[in-house]
Amino acid sequence: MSQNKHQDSNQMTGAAMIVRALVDHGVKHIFGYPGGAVLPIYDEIFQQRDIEHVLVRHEQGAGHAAEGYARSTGKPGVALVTSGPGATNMVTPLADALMDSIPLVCITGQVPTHLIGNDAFQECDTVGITRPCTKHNWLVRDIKDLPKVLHEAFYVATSGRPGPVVVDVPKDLQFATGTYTPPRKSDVHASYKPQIKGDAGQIRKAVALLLNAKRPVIYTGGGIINSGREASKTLRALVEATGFPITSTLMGLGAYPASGKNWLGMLGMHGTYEANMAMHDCDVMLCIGARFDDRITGRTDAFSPGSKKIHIDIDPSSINKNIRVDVPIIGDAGSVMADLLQAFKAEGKTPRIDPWWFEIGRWRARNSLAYKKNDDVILPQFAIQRLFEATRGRDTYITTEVGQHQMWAAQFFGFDEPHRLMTSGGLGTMGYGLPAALGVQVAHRDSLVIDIAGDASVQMTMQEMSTAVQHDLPIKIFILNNQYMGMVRQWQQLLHGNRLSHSYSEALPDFVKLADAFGCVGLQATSPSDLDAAIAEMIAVKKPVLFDCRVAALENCFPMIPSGKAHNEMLLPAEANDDVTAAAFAGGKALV
Ligand SMILES: Cc1cc2nc3c(=O)[nH]c(=O)nc-3n(C[C@H](O)[C@H](O)[C@H](O)COP(=O)(O)OP(=O)(O)OC[C@H]3O[C@@H](n4cnc5c(N)ncnc54)[C@H](O)[C@@H]3O)c2cc1C
Ligand SMILES: Cc1ncc(C[n+]2csc(CCOP(=O)(O)OP(=O)(O)O)c2C)c(N)n1
Repeated sequence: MSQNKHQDSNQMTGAAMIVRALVDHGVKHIFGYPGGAVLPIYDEIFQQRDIEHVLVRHEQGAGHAAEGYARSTGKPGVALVTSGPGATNMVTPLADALMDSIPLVCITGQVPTHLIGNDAFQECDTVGITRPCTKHNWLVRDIKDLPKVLHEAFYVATSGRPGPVVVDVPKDLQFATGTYTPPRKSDVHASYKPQIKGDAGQIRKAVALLLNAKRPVIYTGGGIINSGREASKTLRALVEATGFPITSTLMGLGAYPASGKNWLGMLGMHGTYEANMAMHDCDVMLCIGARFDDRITGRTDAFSPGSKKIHIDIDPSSINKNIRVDVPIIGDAGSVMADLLQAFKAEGKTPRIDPWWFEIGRWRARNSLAYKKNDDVILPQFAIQRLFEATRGRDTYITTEVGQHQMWAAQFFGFDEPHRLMTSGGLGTMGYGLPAALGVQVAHRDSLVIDIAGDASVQMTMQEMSTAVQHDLPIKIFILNNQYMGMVRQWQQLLHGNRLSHSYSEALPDFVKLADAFGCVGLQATSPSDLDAAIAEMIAVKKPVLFDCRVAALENCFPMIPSGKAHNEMLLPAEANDDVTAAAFAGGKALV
């Protein structure tokens, strides 16, 4: 087997060009699933050693694994799938990556050019289907265009606001021979040139607002993670220099450390009381790389009514999309923050905001994440706290599924570094966390990678445990098993008269036996006193683990801003528990 059989010549088949382009873009791993329309590419993969191919069990798994890989490394994730059902199975990860600004390059096989439009075997209109869920996509019709399109695909996926792209390659082009040209600077997209540096005049206006603020708040998001590790460092310096309180969206957790003294906790629907009240009552809001999502704003006409808003975002279409702002600054978060920090420091003044910190202290004292201790049943919040304690000081990456467990992970696992939390925020895709963990583990072979899961979500992509076994990826699936689709049950309880329509997970598999069947390790904890030892065992095992953590069935996730309410109308645990949880116990199927 040669190192790369086409290394020395620029004349090659389309399939070989694809592999060569991946190598030239520094790709080391791809996630995929073969089929007729990509067999020439798989044949090339077989004959080289530069790229490791991870064979998943379902194309959705390839997409989420590529997302986890991308988010944890900052590099693009690459997926390869066949035409027709292979491509349609990729739609969910593409939509997921588009919502969460994740750079993905997806190569799909297509039926031969002369059969396109003939209802050929395994034909679908891949570019049509994926147009609304990609940043850009291409159907390549001429071998001459293939190298340029591939290079452009990497450029578009990774520059500006990152996102997923699809390159659809008909099978005859994969067999055809042409000339490969390596990537060159001139290959960048003719019209797509994102603005990186912020406008100096706008930055001066922002500094003036910050200097005169009495009740400022910094609201950060996933854009800081996208901007790279340096941006997180600059953010920390900015917080230090200004002394301002800071909160973040789910997608931005870790950019500023959860252990940092100015940290208010996550904001939004399940954010802390102090974070949401600070957002509501602030006079100057500095939003960096966040998009005023509806989980954040609640009722938009009541969103932070008295504040001047500064918004730093690389995508002009994010500005004024949901909330009108006073000082928009288009540019890369890291670059704009660096200029802002310099201009702020040059003024030689720090605003006095002691009364504001005093007010925040009063909100903090409400202790909005409190929960009642229970010695008999494992409470999910307690389970996450113990998991966090057990992994402290370790090189740990967390992925999540979607539901209550995801929110408890955000609330109770303290993220001190960026790129450590991989979660489906915008699309909210159940089944994301397990394959995403695979992708993270492929990129970080020696790290501890844990998917914090729900019993319903994890069943959506459970087959990928087999991928973990095949590729020797010791991921840990920590299932908070409440035997319900907990988040759905919570909403039914609060908003639909506690009619728990189809949210009870009957006929759950025995996760310990299932682990055994997959060739992984199955562990279970049923009482609080078992938990620490079982978590320690999970961490020590060098194989993939399914951990069945039996938790209280009817615990609710608070605080919560009910849909369509304002930040200052949030439900705190005590207030909510009194009138609602009692009803749940009367009507629900209490299992634990
Ligand atoms: C069940 C559930 C509950 C949820 N509850 C909450 C909640 O309580 N709180 C919460 O915060 N979220 C919650 N979410 C997540 C929520 O749906 C959104 O995904 C999230 O709030 C969006 O985060 P963001 O604003 O940081 O945007 P992202 O989606 O991360 O977007 C990033 C923004 O930054 C910009 N950007 C990208 N790159 C750069 C760059 N280099 N420089 C500058 N700008 C850049 C982009 O243009 C975009 O505007 C929940 C999700 C689920 C599934
Ligand atoms: C693919 C998909 N289908 C449906 C939903 C709607 N949904 C959101 S949370 C949830 C329940 C999740 O249950 P589980 O995984 O057990 O987690 P829990 O809320 O109990 O922690 C559902 C069905 C979704 N987010 N994704």
